Amino acid sequence: MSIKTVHFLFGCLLLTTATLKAEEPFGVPPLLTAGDGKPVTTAEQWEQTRRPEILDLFQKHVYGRRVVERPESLRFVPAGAGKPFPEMKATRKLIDIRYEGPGGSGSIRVNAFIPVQEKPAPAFLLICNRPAAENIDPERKVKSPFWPVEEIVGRGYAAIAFFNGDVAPDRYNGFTNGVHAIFQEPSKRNGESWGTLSAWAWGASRVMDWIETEPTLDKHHVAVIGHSRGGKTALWCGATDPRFALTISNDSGCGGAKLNRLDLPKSESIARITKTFPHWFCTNFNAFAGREKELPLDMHQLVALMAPRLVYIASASKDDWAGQPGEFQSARLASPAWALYGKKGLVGTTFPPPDTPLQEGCVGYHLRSGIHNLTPYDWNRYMDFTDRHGWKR
Ligand code: GTR
Repeated sequence: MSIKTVHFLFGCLLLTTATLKAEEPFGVPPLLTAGDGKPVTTAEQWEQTRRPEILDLFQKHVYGRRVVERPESLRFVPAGAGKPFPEMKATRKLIDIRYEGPGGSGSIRVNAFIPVQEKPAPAFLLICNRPAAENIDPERKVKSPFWPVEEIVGRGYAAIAFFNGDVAPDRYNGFTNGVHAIFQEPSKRNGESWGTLSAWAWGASRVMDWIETEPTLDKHHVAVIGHSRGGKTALWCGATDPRFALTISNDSGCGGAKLNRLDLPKSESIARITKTFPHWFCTNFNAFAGREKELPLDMHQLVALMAPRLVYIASASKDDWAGQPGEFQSARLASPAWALYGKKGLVGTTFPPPDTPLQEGCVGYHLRSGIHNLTPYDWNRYMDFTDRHGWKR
């Protein structure tokens, strides 16, 4: 389907939904009505009642509940001294985040390139879901456009990354290794037990634990970013860890920013994703295969969990599998949560043409021309957004 046709279909859909007054667009569950039916009109009600309810729904039905947050045993072990990279006016730090639990020990290797400057640097933390050696090379012999460190540092931001596989493997193995097995006997798991996306998000939070200790980094201005399965992870990380000031979902699709109720025939369904990647979610999610409309939640509610912080959702024009209009609609329908704080969510109500970013509010969106990927174009738009929000002031 061409982008033009998608635009047209959207026009029709919006018109139809506008005439069905009482209904939420696309039949999604309401954002600002609490479980007891009461309207949510203040930030206080949102924080005390509605936000916890929504978070709980996502734990129960989608990503699962964790058995551990920050372990007692967590420690940060520098892998050697900081190394200067004079050509980019940065210092590289390599840190091993180590921890132990009843089922063994784990370690996450953090690569951080920090601009040499007087003030602590704002930072982007990438959850890298691609092979580490080719994408997050700490020596910079391999310069992958997936993680354009030189450009990020050149714009005054620290570039930090870790490999998701350090936390838990990206394959179904009955949760017998990785962080799941370190903290829980696989036989004790149930339908609500955490899946692998939640484990990776946990890993990003442990990197944040280190960031908070690093005086050259500005812990109040840290973005968590991920692409595709990493984008789903970034959203869950931002939802569960309010220390991240910005959450970036790049082409996250089904199980990420894409609205489940929007039936886009070329995009991934719950049936498909839970079959291909049975380890990503909690097993309760499987029950909604082919029953999207019965989910007691939808992904605009996940995006809203970031309010009043910043969030940015991006799609690629040739990435029908991720359901681009569904990603856009989540950003749009999440926006009333920012209004509770007197802030603007997404500024822009119609699906934009490619390469015209919407960056005015606290919710950013762009549709990049091209295929499913995280590119320097995307990175630069994210940095435009943080520049605009005063991250370097
Ligand atoms: C695909 C999967 C998507 C997306 C993607 C990726 O195979 O169907 O949900 O996560 O992988 O991570 O690149």
